[in-house]
Amino acid sequence: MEKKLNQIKLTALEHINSATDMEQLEELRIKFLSKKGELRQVLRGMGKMDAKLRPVIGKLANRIQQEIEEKFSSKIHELKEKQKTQRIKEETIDITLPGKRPPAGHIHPLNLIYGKMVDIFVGMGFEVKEGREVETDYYCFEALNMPKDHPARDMQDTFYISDDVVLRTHTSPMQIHTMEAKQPNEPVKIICPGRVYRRDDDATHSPMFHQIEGLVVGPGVTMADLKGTLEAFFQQMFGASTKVRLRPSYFPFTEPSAEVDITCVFCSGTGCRTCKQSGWIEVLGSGMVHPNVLRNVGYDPEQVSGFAFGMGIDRMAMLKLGINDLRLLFANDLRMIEQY
Ligand code: 2NM
Repeated sequence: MEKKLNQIKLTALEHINSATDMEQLEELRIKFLSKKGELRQVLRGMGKMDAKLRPVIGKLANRIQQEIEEKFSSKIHELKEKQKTQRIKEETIDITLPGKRPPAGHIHPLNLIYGKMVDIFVGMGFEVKEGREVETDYYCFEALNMPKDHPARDMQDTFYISDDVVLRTHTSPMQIHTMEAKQPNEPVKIICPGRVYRRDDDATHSPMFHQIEGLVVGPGVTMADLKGTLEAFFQQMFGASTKVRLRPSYFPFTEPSAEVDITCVFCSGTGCRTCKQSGWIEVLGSGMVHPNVLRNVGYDPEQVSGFAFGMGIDRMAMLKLGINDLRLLFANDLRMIEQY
């Protein structure tokens, strides 16, 4: 019996030793240590045994059971440790690897140009005034020397919200608001950038587009100040060799009025398709603020004078970025937007 017990011990220890997972180990525990296990099976024969031998064998059996149990716990411990190391190895995150970045947004080319234009004017001491896009007839037309029957109203295809309320067709209403808020004859030097709306839609016109208007009012402001300001602006925008010329024109809110050309940004004035071989491209409208406009905001045209101008941001972006279809600017096609 002693031999048998030792035999069981040896096979049990050997099997436990070579077990590779918990399930195998559990099977072995049942095989060797359970009530129907091999050890108990052998001990069942103890009844027929010599009474003197029984305690000796009993002691041996106990010791063997204990040894096997100890082997089990040490094996369980070993397997658990192994599992843990395995998991740590598998689940390790290499924090030195570069992360996956979410796709970044992109500044729209219009905003890029808008920012550049505003920066240049701010550098020349202009204040920036943004304002509402819905205006009354008075601020959009009347105050700008365009009474209801004025033919110039037909020049602007206006979106009407009601008889008296419109989507602004230019940002000039904001300039009227600004002067109204000041003391009479108080000097003004502002630009008003923003969205404007006209009923127009083709390759060169969008029903919503962007404008920057400028206004400088004070004692002794002249047309020479207008030209100097625009020269400084366009030379920073398109290069120091850019030239500016004024041509007589008409706007109801300025007198005299002038259309402004710059030397063509594509051919530098030698003549190309864009400038129709003239060497010049038209970029804005301007003039000396009409005395009626000054009077409407409580300023005295005998005391102060002012110049004003207005230009399209979208058109400036097209020139600056070499785009020939305005609709590209509003299509929000990333293939286009990401190029700038
Ligand atoms: C232009 C052209 C000429 C202009 C006039 C005024 C105001 F409010 F002072 F009367 N603001 N902007 C003006 C003058 C705008 O855009 C083509």
